[in-house]
Amino acid sequence: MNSNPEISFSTRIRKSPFFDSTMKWGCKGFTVYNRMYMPTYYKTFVEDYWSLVNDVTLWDVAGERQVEITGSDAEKFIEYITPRDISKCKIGQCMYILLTEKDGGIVNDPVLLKLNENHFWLSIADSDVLLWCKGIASSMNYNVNIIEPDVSPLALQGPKAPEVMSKIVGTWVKELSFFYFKETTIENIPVVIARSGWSGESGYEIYLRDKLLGNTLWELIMNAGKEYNIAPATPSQINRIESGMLSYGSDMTLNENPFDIGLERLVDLNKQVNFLSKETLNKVNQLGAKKELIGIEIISEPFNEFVADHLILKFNDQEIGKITSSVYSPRLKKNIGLALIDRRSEDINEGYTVNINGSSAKVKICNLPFLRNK
Ligand code: THG
Repeated sequence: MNSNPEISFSTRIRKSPFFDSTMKWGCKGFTVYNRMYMPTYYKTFVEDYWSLVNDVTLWDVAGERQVEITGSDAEKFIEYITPRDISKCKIGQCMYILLTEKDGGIVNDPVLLKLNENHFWLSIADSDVLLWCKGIASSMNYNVNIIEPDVSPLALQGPKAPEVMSKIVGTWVKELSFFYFKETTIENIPVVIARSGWSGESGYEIYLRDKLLGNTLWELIMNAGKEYNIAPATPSQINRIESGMLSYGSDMTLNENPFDIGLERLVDLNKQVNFLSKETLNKVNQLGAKKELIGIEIISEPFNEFVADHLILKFNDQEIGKITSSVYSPRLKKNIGLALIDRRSEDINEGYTVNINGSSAKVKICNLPFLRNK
């Protein structure tokens, strides 16, 4: 007999400031992200995706918690935990960074926001950054204060997002450059508005700074978006795989270093300040990474839902790695995915297979991204 289990709600897992709104607007599934419920779909994964690529969508991504770092050593501290050179980050600018352990392993891949000199937010993916940072800070002599502030992001994503956002806050927001932000208010609700988001479409992220005003902000944006066909949605696995964006926990973990996943552009081995993973990453750079992250096409019947398991990838019947994310792309009309494999000495394009439901399917290697509109 097949059971039909659910993940149960309780007080142990946190509710986002937008939780009541997401329920009211018909959210049908949740995941848990940084110990907070986070919506996964409303109508269907595919219908939500079409709203994102054709119109505009509003996502509750409050689970992307902020870790705020202040104090006279704040910048020095962040330089220590990331291999990226953040000294050039301006006030009002975001940077995509990797946090890396001493052995090079990736702890998280947050967006960094510089609010002021020695005042930063790390907008984190799903892992325990607050505890890791506090552990490092208390074992060393940094003058830093590390907290989780009352800040909860929403994402407004899709080709019509600039129209909706400028209707709410004014036309200046259309001129905001990618990965820059501004502190402002929306009808007295304190927010930070950034040109960013985890999709291949244009869009913004609105960081709410007062958790009591979540449902007011949500309704206000939905109301402004009505004439643009706005729909509630979520981070789209389909769209983010098409656009080659990585997901911490799926495509990278503590067991991968930045070179393994092709993000060596986020490593500056020559930066001025010393950093925790420097020795290891120097060695990896000299000797070469052991793994590589590739785009793939799986030649089989369309997947009818997101594939929840890491499938084993084979080359000439030998295990060479795993598919870390895969999905059917309605625009490309094929199954696409990302895979982590043992680094190859030469680019061979034939001979890859994966076992799906007991039968072997051919796998082709593809360039990343598959598809992007920004
Ligand atoms: N927004 C915010 N916080 C986040 C995410 C987000 N925290 C968790 C998770 N997402 C972090 N991961 C990513 C991954 C990719 C990007 C952002 C966050 C991203 N990448 C740009 C791209 O691929 O076009 C590149 C940016 C760059 O390299 O400069 O935007 O989505 N607040």
